Amino acid sequence: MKIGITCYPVVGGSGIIATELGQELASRGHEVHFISYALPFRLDKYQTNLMFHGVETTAYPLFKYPPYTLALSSKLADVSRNYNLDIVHMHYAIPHATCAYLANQMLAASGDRLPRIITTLHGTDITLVGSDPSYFDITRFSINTSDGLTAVSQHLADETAEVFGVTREIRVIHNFFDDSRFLPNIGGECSRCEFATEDEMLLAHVSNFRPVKRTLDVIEIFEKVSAAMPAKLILIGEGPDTVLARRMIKKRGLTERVIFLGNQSRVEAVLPCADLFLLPSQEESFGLAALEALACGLPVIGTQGTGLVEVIDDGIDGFLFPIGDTNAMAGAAIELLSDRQKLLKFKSAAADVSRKRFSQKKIVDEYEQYYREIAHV
Ligand code: GMT
Repeated sequence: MKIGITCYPVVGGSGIIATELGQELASRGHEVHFISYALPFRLDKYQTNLMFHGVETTAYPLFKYPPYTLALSSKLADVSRNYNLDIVHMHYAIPHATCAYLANQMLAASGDRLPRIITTLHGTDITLVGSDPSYFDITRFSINTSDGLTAVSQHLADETAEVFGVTREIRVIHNFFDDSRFLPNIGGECSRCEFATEDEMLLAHVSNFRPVKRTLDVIEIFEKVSAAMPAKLILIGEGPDTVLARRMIKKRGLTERVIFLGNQSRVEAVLPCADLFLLPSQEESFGLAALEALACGLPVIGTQGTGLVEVIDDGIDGFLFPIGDTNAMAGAAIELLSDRQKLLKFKSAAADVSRKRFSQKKIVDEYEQYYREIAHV
């Protein structure tokens, strides 16, 4: 198949999934074209069958907001026409699904073949941005005019159906991880000693430090854990709450125990060193960061009522608690980290369960099958 993929190229789960999906499809022999304003951040090596088409926006004094949506629509039409694409797969509804619709209108007007449009909903495009009154109608329209619609969890599919009154099928295709890269720390290969001494427990958190991630809860939990045992915390990523987090860490006297690594493109080099992952998010359609941690053999503490319930096996490879219940989260962390046998059992379940349910092969098979159903090829 000839497939166009559009995503946000910056750090974030939707861009990671789009990139790794494209790479795997290209390695299966499909022709894959990435169309975006920059090279996606994990698209860092040349690969046969994989091309990138950059979208340029022109600055002009009249344009307070450069019209990226129009530039992307034109580029999508151009690439579809020149490469005879079968499918354009839009990751994140806003504005990508709308751009694909516009591009197809242009192709129809010039009598060209239309690729089928598939939109994958990732979460914040629906829960935060799409339900904003200024985007609501256009998001609902673009969802309804896509030929195929997928969501990364049942939780998100249900929410989309409810918020937007969508009655058509939303195919649930979960996120996945590259099982050749995300590996548990078998044989102590990771450089754990860079971060912690033998007697210290190592906790980790990865996010974009937006309020929805509740990074301050991470620090609250860690403070309680480190009062009970020697421990360190690794924070990966950055965003609006980084300053607040740094301030809180200083105020609570934790500066020497917290390691800020900022954004990292290869988290799999660090995660296997840790013992426990914290993701106490307010909202999480899926929680790819949690899955990547599980795959590296880390039990995860997450929140109930979010998509994390589809990722974490409560009591087997992690724990789920009500949002904001940092006492319960810290209590579970302390109990688990104090019991070496139980911790090893959870670590091994984390690596096993994630491999069984969310391996790249299994999930990319599901996307490929869905492409065939929608494009009839
Ligand atoms: O978490 C974010 O705010 C970024 C966002 C994105 O577009 O990358 O993440 C969303 O999509 C990920 C990939 O499908 C999911 O794993 C995240 O759970 C989801 N984030 C939220 O729902 C808050």
